[in-house]
Amino acid sequence: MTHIHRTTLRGALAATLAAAALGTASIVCAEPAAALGKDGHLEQGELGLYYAENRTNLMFDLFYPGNDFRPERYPANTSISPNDNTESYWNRDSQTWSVWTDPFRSGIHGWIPASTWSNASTNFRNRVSSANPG
Ligand SMILES: [Ca+2]
Repeated sequence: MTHIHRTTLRGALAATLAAAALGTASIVCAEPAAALGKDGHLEQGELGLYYAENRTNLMFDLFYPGNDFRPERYPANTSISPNDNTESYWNRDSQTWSVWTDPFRSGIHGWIPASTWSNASTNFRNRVSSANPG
């Protein structure tokens, strides 16, 4: 690689970083962004369902209802589905969430109160297939 080519690349990188910095600044000045579901980050207003006990390992975060977990994947490992595959939860929403052992609000119905976390009870351990706020 020639010196000129490297300099050009560095210039492009600097421009990209400057743009990123501006983007960050504008986000800081704006209203708080809404939580983004299924991004692997459990934000205020979301329900997080964890692959393992005690809120560990992979996490599936929902902001909108999750009607059918079967085609879903954990954001941090897209080869693994959260369907029938969660052992703990954390409700970071200000309202109750419902969970169900079958897709589309079928099967056994459970409630997760606002701002609580726990390990799943026997009926729900590795059995949750849909969830919705309320
Ligand atoms: Ca999120």
